[in-house]
Amino acid sequence: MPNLAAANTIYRTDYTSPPFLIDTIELDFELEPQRTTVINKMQVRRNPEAKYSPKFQLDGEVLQLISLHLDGMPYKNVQIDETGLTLYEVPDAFELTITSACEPANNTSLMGLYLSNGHFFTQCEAQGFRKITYFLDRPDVMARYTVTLRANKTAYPILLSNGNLIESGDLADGKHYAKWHDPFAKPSYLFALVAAQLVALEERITTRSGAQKLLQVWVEAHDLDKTRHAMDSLIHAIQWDEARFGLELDLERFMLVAVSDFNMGAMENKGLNIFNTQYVLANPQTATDIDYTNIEAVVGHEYFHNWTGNRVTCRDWFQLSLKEGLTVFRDQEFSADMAAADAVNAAAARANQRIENVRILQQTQFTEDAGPMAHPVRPESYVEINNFYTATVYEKGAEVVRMYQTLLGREGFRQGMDLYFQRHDGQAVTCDDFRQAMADANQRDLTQFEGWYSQLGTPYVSVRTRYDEAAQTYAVTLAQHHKPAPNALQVVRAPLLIPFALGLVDTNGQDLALQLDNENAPGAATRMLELSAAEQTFCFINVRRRPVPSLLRDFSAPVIVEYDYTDDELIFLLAHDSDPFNRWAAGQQLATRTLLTHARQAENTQLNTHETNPALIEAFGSVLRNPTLTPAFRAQVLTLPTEAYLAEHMDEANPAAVHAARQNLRVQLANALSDDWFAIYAQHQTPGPYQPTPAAMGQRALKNLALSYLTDSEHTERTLHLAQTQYDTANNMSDRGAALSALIHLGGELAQAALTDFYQRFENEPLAIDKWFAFQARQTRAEMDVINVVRTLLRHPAFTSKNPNRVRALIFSFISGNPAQFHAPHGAGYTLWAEQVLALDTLNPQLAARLARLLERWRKFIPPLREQMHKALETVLASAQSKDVREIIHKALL
Ligand code: 0A1
Ligand code: ZN
Repeated sequence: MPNLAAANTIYRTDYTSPPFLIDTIELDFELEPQRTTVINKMQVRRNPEAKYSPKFQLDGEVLQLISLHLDGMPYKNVQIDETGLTLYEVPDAFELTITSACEPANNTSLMGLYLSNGHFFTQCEAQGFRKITYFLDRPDVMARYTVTLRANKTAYPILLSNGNLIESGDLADGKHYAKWHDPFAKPSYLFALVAAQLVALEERITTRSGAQKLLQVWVEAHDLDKTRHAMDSLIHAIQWDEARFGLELDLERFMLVAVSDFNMGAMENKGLNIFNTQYVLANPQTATDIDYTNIEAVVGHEYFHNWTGNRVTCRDWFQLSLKEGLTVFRDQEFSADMAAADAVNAAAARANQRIENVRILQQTQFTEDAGPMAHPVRPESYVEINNFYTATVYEKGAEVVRMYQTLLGREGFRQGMDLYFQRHDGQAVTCDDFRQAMADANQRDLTQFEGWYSQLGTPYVSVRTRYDEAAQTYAVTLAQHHKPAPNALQVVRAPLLIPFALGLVDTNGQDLALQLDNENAPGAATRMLELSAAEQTFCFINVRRRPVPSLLRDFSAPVIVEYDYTDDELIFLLAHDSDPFNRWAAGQQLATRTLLTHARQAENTQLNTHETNPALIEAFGSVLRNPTLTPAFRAQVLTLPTEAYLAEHMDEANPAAVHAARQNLRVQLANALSDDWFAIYAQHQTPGPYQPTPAAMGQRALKNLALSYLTDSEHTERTLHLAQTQYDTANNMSDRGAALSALIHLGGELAQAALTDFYQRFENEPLAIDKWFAFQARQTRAEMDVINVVRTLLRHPAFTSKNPNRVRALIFSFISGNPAQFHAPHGAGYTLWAEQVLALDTLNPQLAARLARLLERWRKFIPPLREQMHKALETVLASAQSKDVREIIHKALL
């Protein structure tokens, strides 16, 4: 295999400062779908801090150069190739004017300037600006932008760019123009423009300094009734950042724009955030509770980037987690505070958020860290930066930021943030700069903390305990270690600084007041131990009876705890732990243990469907019936670990065995607790108009979980009736969607009728049609051949590979959401995968690479599957063109 990596790999340690700086840029767009002309006038000067370079290299891709002037004169000492322009013998400071053209209508990559529903949008992060014009397309070159847009007024009545509108008017030939100026210097990845036929929901607000601001949510006219929630989320985000971090909106106007074709969730362009429609549009008919929750989180996320990302940005792309980890942490805290503020039980609402976040971390990031794409939070190298918008950079990055707060306290963390902005506002900086600000503001040496940025892999903390009855002491020994790095890239490891929250639960279910052997008096019930050595022992005194340890409370560090709990201890913690997160974790661990045992039995075809773990069923039943627990929490506990999570925990992943085991336990829980499920179903209705409050969402979550379990019970007719009634009478998408999914699972004519009804009902709502595809792709009825369903749906007139949401709804949902069917022994799933990766490879490399990643764990699987997956990977390697896909496949096959 030709070594793709060697030639194209970019290394973190190769960073050098830009030889030139660009202080201002004036862009002039003549927007035409087939050919858009861009005049780009830049004020350039040598960077006094950089090594002298005789040549000036500008990035530019798929551009047609029309003319180039230096200080007003045509300039000929230029070389051009597919990566950009090189100018020779340039003066120390000069004005450069470049005219070029690009072809938005032919741009299917959704990077740079492209069309969606016939309108113009841009996406520049990470390196899309170079597809718009020639520039130093790197985040440490920050310029002030003035942008003039010209376009046909009828087709594109709305012309938007970053900053403030300073001029607009009509032109000849039915055209009009708008001129925008952004007062803040920014890197090119934050540039954006929109030219479209849109309408806006508007609000005016006053921020804490008394300034008036205009907020707008721009959408297509028929979506105006789906903008209220995004606007409310934005207002809440603005208020939250003022209250929690003292950070105020710095522009006169702030705009959100919805776009149907988008590779990611949303983008934080300065003053002009562009959103995947999925993360803006919501009304009760079309959006689920999860959609509402996600919209609040993503609107918050993009808004928070205005300070953590835009005002202080990244020096280079290896520092991506500087903005992403920090901003995910901020959006998680925002969501938790919002949920807590609206909840009857604030602590439970927070715990619920934490469980959701950790569930995602464990499912996605832990898996990534164990596979061929494993990389540190601050990667050392990449071939294609778009492949590094990962769970590690985002989710683990957020956990790393959270640990500062855990170690330094909320106040200390806030002081660190204040110092970070004092020092670095307006700069492009590194993860080290952030860590230094945290350290200096708290007079703490955080040198060891660097390991969280530089070391890949999930740390393990194994725990040993020893109770000495005579001495009344309880010794807890924590030892950290790693599994061997999966891709053998990194071997050097040093102990990390791990905040490890611990409680000791007495036999009566109460927390002990903890006293270490060097302390005079007992203290709080939860102790934040700081594990900094490879192994450390903490000795608690005055412990009158052997307690049960509650380890890593609230998931205080992104590690895997190893401790030999007995089943009884897990059941005890599930019933009594004062830390709701650990209560949930105990239940999950118990379920995982049972399911993995069953999966091994299923592998040997000994799985007896009547066989049961009565203690587990009783423990889960007590949680389900416990009225002092919130419905949301009960739903979390009763939700079994996913098949993908379970497969990852087998020595060799066997999706069929995992599915059989999980399905078997579902049937047992459904039947043994059927009276409870019916009662729960009846008690947790939410009459009246739809409300996206934490309480109502919790009710629906538990009710719909009950419905889902009941579809696996022996009460088929009764359940069918409930599902059909719920489908017919639902006043919101959470309920209608859950009912549809229940009907599909039960199968038969009612399912077909409901699917037809759903399609007709929502024919003009693309986001609902996405759900229609996804429900079908995720169905797990044993007698359904879902690969064929998916193949048929690929030919449905509403399916198109050009829309990433549609591709995710059908293809990604099937592959990640339906492992037993995807990994069916005949290997047809892998053929489908290879076909689709190659089809997307030329159309949209970024999306193709994300799809390619779904097979990266092939080595983990049982041999017959592994071999077939290997073949599919080889097929893709033989034909894939994009460096996005090639990097993934190459690493998977290493
Ligand atoms: N910075 C954005 C994520 C993002 C990254 C790349 C994109 O290119 C298609 C788009 C968005 C965020 O964190 O929200
Ligand atoms: Zn982000």
